[in-house]
Amino acid sequence: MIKNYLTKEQKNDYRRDGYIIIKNFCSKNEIDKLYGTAVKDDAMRKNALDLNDQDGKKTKLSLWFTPGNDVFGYLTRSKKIINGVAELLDSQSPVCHFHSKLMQKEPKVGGAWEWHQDYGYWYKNQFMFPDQLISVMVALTDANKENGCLQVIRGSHKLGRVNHGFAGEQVGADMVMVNNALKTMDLVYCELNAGDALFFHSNLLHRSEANLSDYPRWSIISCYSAQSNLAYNETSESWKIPVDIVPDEAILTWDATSLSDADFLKKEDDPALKATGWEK
Ligand SMILES: O=C(O)CCC(=O)C(=O)O
Repeated sequence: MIKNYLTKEQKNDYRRDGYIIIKNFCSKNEIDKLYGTAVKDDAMRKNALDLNDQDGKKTKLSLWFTPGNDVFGYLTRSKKIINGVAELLDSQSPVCHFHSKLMQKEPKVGGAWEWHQDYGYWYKNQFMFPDQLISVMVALTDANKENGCLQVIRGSHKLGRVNHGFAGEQVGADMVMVNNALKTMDLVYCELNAGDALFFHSNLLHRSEANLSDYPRWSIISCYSAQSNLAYNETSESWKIPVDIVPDEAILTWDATSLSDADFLKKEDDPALKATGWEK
């Protein structure tokens, strides 16, 4: 593992704020290829799930566990992501890929995400250590206030896990704690250009508003855990297998398969969704 892929300042910022943004993390050519695949790949489209937000607006995502030899697999297994993640996780053990999801916020209809911590979902999977869990969002289109970019409460990962209940078909954080956090810490709109990446801690409070603009807001979010972080209530497998790292060039130059063999999440298989009373 190459050390010092991130600067000391980036690592300090992550520890203090719970997130860092890396501008131009992916090149324009990489984004063209990733976004082109996201839009065209049949498997991605067929496996998209619609989740209702609190206002009944649909928020669409496709989620899979094992990173393969498709262009998204090459991104999520790339040296640039894995080295960055390895330096931010609180563990010396290898980086494993929990899951990736393609977030598809369509113009005018793309729904909101309520305030939550990712660990608000993942402690139900009984992952033990939130400091060993991280998400990396790569913007496939520009994301701004108008089309519902991610909002975070800077430093809120230091609160520890707050209670979560259900919000529409999502999991939502206790709003008393969220409002306390908003009175105490800064709300930050993470506006990203296509190709920028946001690395964020599993206890960082975040949300996004509906996309009421004329433009799509698509991104990929890949979630990683250290191999030392055991999940006692998780039936998928890739979270315990060290990522088979590929060079960054793989994204543009290696032959890529379709995602047709990917182990996509089905709505009926997700315990958090079942608990919301969602019915097929
Ligand atoms: O993509 C978004 O707007 C929010 C997604 C999110 O909060 C999540 O996946 O945890």
